[in-house]
Amino acid sequence: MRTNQPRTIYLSEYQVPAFLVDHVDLRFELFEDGARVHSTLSIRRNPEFPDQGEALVLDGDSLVLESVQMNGEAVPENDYQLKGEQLVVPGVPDRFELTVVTWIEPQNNTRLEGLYKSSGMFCTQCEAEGFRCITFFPDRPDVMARFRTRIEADRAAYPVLLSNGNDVDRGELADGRHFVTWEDPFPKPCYLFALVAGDLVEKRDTFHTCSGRDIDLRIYVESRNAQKCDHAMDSLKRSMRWDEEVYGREYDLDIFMIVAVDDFNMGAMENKGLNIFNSSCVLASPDTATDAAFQRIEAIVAHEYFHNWSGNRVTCRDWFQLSLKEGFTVFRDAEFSADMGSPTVKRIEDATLMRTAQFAEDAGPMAHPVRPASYMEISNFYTLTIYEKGAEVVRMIHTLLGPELFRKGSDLYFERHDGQAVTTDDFVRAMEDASGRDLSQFRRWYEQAGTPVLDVSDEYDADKGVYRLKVQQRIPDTPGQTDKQPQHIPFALGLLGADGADLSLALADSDTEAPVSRVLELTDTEHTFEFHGLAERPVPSLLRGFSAPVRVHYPWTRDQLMFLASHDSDGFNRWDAGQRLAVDVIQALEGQADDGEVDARLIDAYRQLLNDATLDQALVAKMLNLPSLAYLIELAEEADVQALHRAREKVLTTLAETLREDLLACYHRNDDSGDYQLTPEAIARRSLRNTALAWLLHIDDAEACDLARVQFDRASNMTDQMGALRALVNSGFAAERGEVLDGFYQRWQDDPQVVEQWFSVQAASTEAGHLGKIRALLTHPAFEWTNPNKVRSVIGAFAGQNLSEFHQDDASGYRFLAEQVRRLDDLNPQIAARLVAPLTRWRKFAPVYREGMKTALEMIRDKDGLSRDVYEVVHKSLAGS
Ligand code: 0A1
Ligand code: ZN
Repeated sequence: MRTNQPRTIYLSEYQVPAFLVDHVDLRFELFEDGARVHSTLSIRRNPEFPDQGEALVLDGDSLVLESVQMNGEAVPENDYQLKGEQLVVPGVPDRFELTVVTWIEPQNNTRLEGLYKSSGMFCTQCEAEGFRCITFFPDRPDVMARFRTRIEADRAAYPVLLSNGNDVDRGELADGRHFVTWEDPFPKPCYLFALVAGDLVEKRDTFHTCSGRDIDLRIYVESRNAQKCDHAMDSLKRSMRWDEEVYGREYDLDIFMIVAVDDFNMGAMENKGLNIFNSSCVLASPDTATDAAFQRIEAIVAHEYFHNWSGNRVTCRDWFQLSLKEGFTVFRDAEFSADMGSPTVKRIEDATLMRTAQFAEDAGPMAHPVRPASYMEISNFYTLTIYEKGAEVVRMIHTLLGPELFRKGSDLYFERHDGQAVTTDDFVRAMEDASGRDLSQFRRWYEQAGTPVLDVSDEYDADKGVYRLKVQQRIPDTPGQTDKQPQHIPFALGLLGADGADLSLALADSDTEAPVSRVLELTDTEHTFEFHGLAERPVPSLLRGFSAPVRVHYPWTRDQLMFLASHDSDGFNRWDAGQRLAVDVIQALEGQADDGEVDARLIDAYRQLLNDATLDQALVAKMLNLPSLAYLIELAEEADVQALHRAREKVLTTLAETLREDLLACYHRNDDSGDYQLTPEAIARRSLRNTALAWLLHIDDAEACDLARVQFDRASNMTDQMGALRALVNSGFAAERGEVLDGFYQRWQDDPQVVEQWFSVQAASTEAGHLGKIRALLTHPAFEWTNPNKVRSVIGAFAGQNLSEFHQDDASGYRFLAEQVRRLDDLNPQIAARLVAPLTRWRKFAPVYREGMKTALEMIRDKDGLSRDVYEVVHKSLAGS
């Protein structure tokens, strides 16, 4: 059996729903061998739908239909049809109640969509189209209903029964069973429905809102995790306060709950009043979670909380509008994280993700606009483009309008559309109406895929003191889109004088009060800007703060980059100049034989960074990171992975050897024996120390090996323990490597979040020729095929992060990935489809890799019964070949 080609869904075919659902009454009977779901829907025809005689069509997936009743009367089997996965009831009246009883098997649900079991508890995941795996329903976000949910289960095994809203009733039933009834007063689309039943402990707190209400906050976890909730709770309270202060958004229900589950396809889910989290995105204590994990948890807790307004109160009309809630919410959580920590570091991290991974997506076969025009499987569209580029688009509106008008726009948007399911266009219109600005050309950011390229050139007229900057924009073709129109781009810049200070940016001689940093607006294919009153030729600092998700090409010399890296007043561009310099050095070495020299200026720049304690250490910690191999691949026309890897290694080795003493000094200077703190300074200190250690172990320095052993044994937090472990695992000290890996596993084997880290540090290890070791990890007793975190920590980490091992010219890495994807496709298509990503850009690689990648995609394509998820990714990747 070969999969039939899945249907493509088009935005242009959107129609309002034929029926609306005002109320949903659910009753769940939960058992070990399955669950019975009774659903009573109060349905009426939508007066806006053109055909008032339309049959009722409800979506369903993997359901056993037990009975159908209309207004309390059984509907004979001949009066309805099961067509494909849909339940069709023709000839229905204008208003009626429909009761449907279905039987489902959560215990066998490995797709983790709908109702399933994880570590003995029942939980749900309904976004995007999981509710149809629970009961028949018009499963689309523009059908919003009030839900009442009664859950019945064995009291001993499932003492905690949760759903959205407030608990309004509870009681005992026969046979040791009990029930709880929940009522959610806010109409919501079914993708925000949630249910949890399990044996969980509850951590409680209270939040006092700006209008004086007390909100009951609860985090539910398995009892062994009771000590790992504090950080998430604190993050939640900070998020609630921040949303009041920055967006004027108060929480609306009396209770807000978070539940941690071990088996979860994504990071977390914003179900109304009952957020469900992947355990790895909520549980943390200093001894088990790294700084990065702490920061990720804070950001995800905030993200899901912020969705209460940007997503839940105002939701999406259809799934093409996904970025309406995701782009806006990522922008909100990024601003929150910036406010909680170092704004420059946060910007560097986000821009790095954009430039390394989103630009790659936007240049590959799966490229799509922020508002896609079509899809086969919506789960494949939870992408970096929807989330991260979508956030950059909102950020550009913020930049163009300024903070006050942007806030006016968001107030108008929330007020105008509260309780509605709307479009990205409605969002932009609210911004326009509040600000009086015309964003019609700006809308192209939502419609055109591909990363705009800015080609910048300049000339200096010494006689007139005029500096001219010419900026040309072009947008590359992407699948299905050519001949793109110029976009509206906020282009922030500054000009540096010879002393490193910012010069005034006077656009005319009369401009005497000119600022030193400006946001120019690019709207045409070509612009020339003139800056007046400049006594010397300046060095341009372009796209400050990464003011738009574009690529900038300008012929900076290495000396100019050095200069910017040590003088630019814009922290982001300082970092960027360092990155560009390092990229240039690595790219130049790529073509050379082994005797190529590493430019001494780069070494000097790093020496300065390592030794100047007056610099912002958080920025220094970021600047020390060499551009990743993934980024170098992304920048290449045709990537020769091994050649790039060798060149990068050469630079790293030279830096570590030349700067050995400086690295040791940096390591010792940043020793920190105090209490664990999560301030930007403390994070920077740990990061600097661990980077120094990693570099020294990269050259197999014996003294550093001893330091790492001591650090590993004595570390009082996971950042330092993991730093030592990672450095040793990536070193040539084989005996020590084995010892620390074993010791680590012995100590942490009962903690799944730590075991995930243990898996991924090995899967990402650059120790050569270790595919055999990766295979061994798949048979390790702690590895579980049905747990997405474990799959990601081994297969995902290998194929996605360990690029020099994955891209072998014998194609062994590719075949390995294809095998695992074929296996996973039967268990969990969403996860399988995501794992294909590293193969999709096969055309970008040098011929020696390209063919093997393509063959691996074909291996996947030829699997019998391929899921719609994997089908879409593989067929789009191979299209035209
Ligand atoms: N809306 C969630 C992400 C999410 C999407 C799909 C899921 O199911 C497969 C789960 C979560 C968020 O943005 O956090
Ligand atoms: Zn989200």
